[in-house]
Amino acid sequence: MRADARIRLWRVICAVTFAVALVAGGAAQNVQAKLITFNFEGDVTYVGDKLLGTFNVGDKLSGSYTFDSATPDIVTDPVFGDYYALKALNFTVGTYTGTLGAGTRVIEVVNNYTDIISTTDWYRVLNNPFSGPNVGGLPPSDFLLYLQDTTAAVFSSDALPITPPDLSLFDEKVFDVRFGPCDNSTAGECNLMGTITSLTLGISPDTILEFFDDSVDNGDLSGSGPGKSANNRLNALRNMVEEAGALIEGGFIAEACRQLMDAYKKTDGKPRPPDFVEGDAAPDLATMIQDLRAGLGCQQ
Ligand SMILES: [Ca+2]
Ligand SMILES: [Ca+2]
Repeated sequence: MRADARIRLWRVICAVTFAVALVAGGAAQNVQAKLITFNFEGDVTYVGDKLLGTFNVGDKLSGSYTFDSATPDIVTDPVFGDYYALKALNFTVGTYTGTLGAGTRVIEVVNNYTDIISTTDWYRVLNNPFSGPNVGGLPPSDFLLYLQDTTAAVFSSDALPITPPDLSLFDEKVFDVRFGPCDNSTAGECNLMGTITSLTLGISPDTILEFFDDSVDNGDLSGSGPGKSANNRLNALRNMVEEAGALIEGGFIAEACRQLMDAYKKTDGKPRPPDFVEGDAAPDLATMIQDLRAGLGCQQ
């Protein structure tokens, strides 16, 4: 049944990819892109033989992923919502770090999938292949986060959640990190699995921009510098955060990291380079920028 659904999905993907290409050449999309970040944590409960040493049972998983909330569902079936929305991914297990790789970057939301046994809701984040170092000679394959509710109560549609789904509502909450290819005789030895213990809202460029604008409105943040330069600098810093968002949208994570470091240095309270903003909110702004950088897996 699942295989049939997959085949149907891939047919739809091929058709929709063509349609999207047509649309992209024409009118701009109406829905404004908004970047949202979820942070996650987990505990490793299984490590395949070929990965032992690099990973161990009991290791902690932590990370985050960022997606564009305006990404359309490419499956017309109201049961399946498939959103090719992932813009950034960063996860750490022990000393290993993986990031968003090329290929499949999907968040799938399924509402009331029914087979002969049960009706189920699930939420799935998949990047295949993710990017990271080889382990035991095996290259990265799948990063999967999977939440399942066999009472089918958690979702009432296949819409993409913009706040983290409540983990307590799922009876299965797992992650699965695969390396390979692994042939059938050794399948299961090239992955690690565990339990997702936390899923929370993280910092995205849009979160920062909302905080920035609110702080300016209520007088907690203003430009720094003589005369008109103060306002210009205020706007310049806002533009830097906005541009970082555009870079993330475009998949230019390293460039976004550099841009955010430049922005951080202009609100970190240190004299060089001079800060572009001042006020009670400036230190919080600096912290948010650093949290965003951490979520993106920026170096330093
Ligand atoms: Ca759908
Ligand atoms: Ca449901």
